[in-house]
Amino acid sequence: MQFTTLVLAALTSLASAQRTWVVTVAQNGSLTYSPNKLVAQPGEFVQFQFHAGNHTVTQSTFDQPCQPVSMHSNATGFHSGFLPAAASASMGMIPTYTIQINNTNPLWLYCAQGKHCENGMVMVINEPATNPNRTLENYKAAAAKASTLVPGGAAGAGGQTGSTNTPASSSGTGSTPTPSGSGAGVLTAPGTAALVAAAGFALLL
Ligand SMILES: *[C@@H]1O[C@H](CO)[C@@H](O)[C@H](O)[C@H]1NC(C)=O
Ligand SMILES: *[C@@H]1O[C@H](CO)[C@@H](O)[C@H](O)[C@H]1NC(C)=O
Ligand SMILES: *[C@@H]1O[C@H](CO)[C@@H](O)[C@H](O)[C@H]1NC(C)=O
Ligand SMILES: *[C@@H]1O[C@H](CO)[C@@H](O)[C@H](O)[C@H]1NC(C)=O
Ligand SMILES: *[C@@H]1O[C@H](CO)[C@@H](O)[C@H](O)[C@H]1NC(C)=O
Ligand SMILES: [Cu+2]
Repeated sequence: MQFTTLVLAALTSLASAQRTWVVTVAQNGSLTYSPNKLVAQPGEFVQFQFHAGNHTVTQSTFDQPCQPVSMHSNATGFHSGFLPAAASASMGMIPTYTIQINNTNPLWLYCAQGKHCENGMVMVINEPATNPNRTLENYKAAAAKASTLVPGGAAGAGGQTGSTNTPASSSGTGSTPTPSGSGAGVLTAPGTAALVAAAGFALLL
């Protein structure tokens, strides 16, 4: 009975689900976001899946790479907090952090761990077409000369943390519908995440 309710709830949320883009973080232990350039429309979601190590996804400005956006503008920006993968991996889960795209403004992102940003662990969502200097390549080059700062604010701010089941195949970067809501720091119950992910994969077929 309870299970049926859960399935219905999952299917209902699917019907209205916006597209979710998946970005893998540190896949194969690499210091990368993959893909590192993404175009996403307002209303869509981007889910970061933390495969290895202990990384973050944190927003900066273009001009001050490796530093929280809140230091250089009135925007709060978002910061996943440090999401170590090992503890979840032992349960067959991957920690996730999901943001919703509100507009087409560029989002310049970096990892706030150690010198990962200086070493090129950066990406952009909606790279601007209007300014030929504001490219991922130039952001990365500036990051190489920057010093990484960790935001002081709450971890998980601006998005939703959770977990998803480990994809069965190495190509399993399917799109996972994300529940709406802004509860930072929510760890989705493994059963729920598996159910939602399974339904999401089915939808892709
Ligand atoms: C991880 O390794 C797999 C298999 O070699 C490869 O297909 C994939 O592109 C790699 N991912 C990254 C982010 O390097
Ligand atoms: C992850 O990195 C942060 C920042 O360096 C550190 O405080 C935290 O203890 C690390 N967590 C694990 C499980 O290694
Ligand atoms: C932040 O907002 C204040 C008041 O609206 C403004 O004076 C200031 O220039 C803004 N700072 C930045 C960095 O945008
Ligand atoms: C791009 O950078 C070059 C060299 O710094 C500068 O001369 C030019 O004005 C910049 N263009 C734009 C559109 O900002
Ligand atoms: C989009 O707006 C919501 C609600 O104001 C906010 O919590 C979220 O951080 C915003 N997303 C981005 C990518 O800034
Ligand atoms: Cu990192």
